[in-house]
Amino acid sequence: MEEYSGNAAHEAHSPTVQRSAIEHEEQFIAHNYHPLPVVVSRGDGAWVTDIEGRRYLDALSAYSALNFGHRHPDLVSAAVAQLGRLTLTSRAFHNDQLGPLGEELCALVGQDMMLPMNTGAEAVETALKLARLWGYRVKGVDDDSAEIIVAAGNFHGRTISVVSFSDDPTARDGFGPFTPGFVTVPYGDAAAIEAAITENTVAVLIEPIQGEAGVLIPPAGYLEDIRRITTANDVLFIADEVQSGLGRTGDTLETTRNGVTPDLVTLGKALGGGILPVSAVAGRKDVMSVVRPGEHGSTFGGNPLSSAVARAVVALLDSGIPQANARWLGAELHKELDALVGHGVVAFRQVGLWAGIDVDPELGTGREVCERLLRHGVLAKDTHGSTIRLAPPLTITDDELDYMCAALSAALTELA
Ligand code: IF1
Repeated sequence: MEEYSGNAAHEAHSPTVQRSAIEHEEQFIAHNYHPLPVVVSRGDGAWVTDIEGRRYLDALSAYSALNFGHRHPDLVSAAVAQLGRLTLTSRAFHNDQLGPLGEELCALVGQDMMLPMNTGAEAVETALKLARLWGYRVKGVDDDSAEIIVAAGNFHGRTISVVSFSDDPTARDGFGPFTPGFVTVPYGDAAAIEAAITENTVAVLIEPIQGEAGVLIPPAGYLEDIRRITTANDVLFIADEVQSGLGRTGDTLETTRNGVTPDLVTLGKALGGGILPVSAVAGRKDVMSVVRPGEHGSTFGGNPLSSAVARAVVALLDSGIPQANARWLGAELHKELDALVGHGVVAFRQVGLWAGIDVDPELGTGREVCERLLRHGVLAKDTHGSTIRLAPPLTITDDELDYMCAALSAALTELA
């Protein structure tokens, strides 16, 4: 276990070896990201190692896809075992992993049926298509008139329909013309949702906590109010738990933690254990039953290798241990971040092992803080402006949490 030595152990980061590897990638790979200057070659638990042997604590967890850490042994062994049996059939045939995953995942999240996909954006697109189908075939909304209410500041993926209802110019500008049928209301305001409902409204799509917006936690009662309002108006409540779900906030789902069951829930990221892209829409039987054979699909959706890994993920969550760890260490994280307020931290939002931290803009941008953190052996990602997010694996230990917070404190002190 790394003891935090307090010094910037990674001072000479991205020397020539890393620099040439980075330039090599930049020559052939589109520049749709601006990665930190580190080239990772190994991952173990909460730690990654770069190509020169430097170790970093991973405080991003691939945006919460690595909730169980790098190469969790249970997940790797499930993947290796399935690799020795069957990897892919397409859903033109059945396979022996998908049915069990369906039963086990639906039991975990309190839903009746699920539709397997691969990425979060595909799960969101699938939920939108199911909601429109339900609107036309069950609710009786006029064809091509369905409306779906979304929140300002949302992030639900990168497809053209999904960015059509984004209000982030970086995610949206230049990709028009856009998909119609979406109505935007302020996040956190349930009355605004109620006021936006018309006879054509088929669903409300909401992140229980807005990740990319900076880990924005809505007012208490918001999710319950949405549940009440959507039930009263025969409108589907779709919760996008791709990032907030599967243990991150200290419960199985953030809606679970709020005592709310949505009509559809989108899952992704950690559902694949950080090994494979696995996503799904889980929901009420009468909604999930509207889609007929041939109307929706995916080559890899529900493949036996992904299903075997996802079943091992569900088994980890069935134990309740990742959720309990996120709750327990979340309380510790809150204390440590609280101590930094006024010492480089202006404000923060935290629930479970997920925090959005607003750094004093005088000290620098979120990117600059993350570049400094890198030199202190922690990898994190800024969101916007001077906000950074911390989302380490839920499997971290007390000591690893202390290491992460000590590195943040040291980075802020240096920037001051
Ligand atoms: C990027 C952050 C962004 C998501 C929610 C669906 C998806 C995501 C709530 C789509 C994906 C990722 C995408 C990645 C950065 C990251 C992200 F919020 F997590 F930080 F962008 F906002 N619903 N979020 O958070 O899932 O198709 O990516 O599997 O695109 O840069 P995906």
